[in-house]
Amino acid sequence: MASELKNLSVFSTDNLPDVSIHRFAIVVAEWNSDVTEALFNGAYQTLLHYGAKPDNIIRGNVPGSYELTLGAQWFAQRDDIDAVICLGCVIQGETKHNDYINHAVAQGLTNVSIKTGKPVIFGVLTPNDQQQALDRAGGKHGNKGDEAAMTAIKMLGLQKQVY
Ligand code: DLZ
Repeated sequence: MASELKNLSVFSTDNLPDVSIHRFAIVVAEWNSDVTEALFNGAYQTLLHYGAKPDNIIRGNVPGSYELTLGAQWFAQRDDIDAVICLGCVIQGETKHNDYINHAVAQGLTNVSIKTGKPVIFGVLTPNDQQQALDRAGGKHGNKGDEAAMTAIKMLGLQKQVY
């Protein structure tokens, strides 16, 4: 078994791409903007940290997380965009609106990614309350915007190895 594994081709997310040649769109929901701005800052700074050029990053705002899908599709359809990072925060309320929005966005972004063949990253927080959101937007649980940007970078690295 061990000798078989030696010959196994592994396309790994450890092999990061040259980020400076890639163009990114970051789509940001305006609902819960204190949280989504923190997510945006995390994502933006992470892209820069790994070598993205500011001119190669476009930001698009959409009203709410539900609109992330269409915003993502518009950017993903552009030939000059390699990956789309979608950021939102849907806080649980007294009704089930959050469930409907979360499922629709998760499914919608998956569809856009599959349809365009580009990384479309789900950076949507689905917390029970505002504090849980802030904890994940630069608080004690880190910044999910950073993670979303890192995921986009890793997927571009993987894509380069596969194709
Ligand atoms: C309507 C709504 C509600 C109640 N809550 C949120 C939320 O917590 N986070 C969010 O991003 N968007 C929310 N929205 C707005 C919807 O995403 C959407 O913009 C509207 O339903 C219009 O399509």
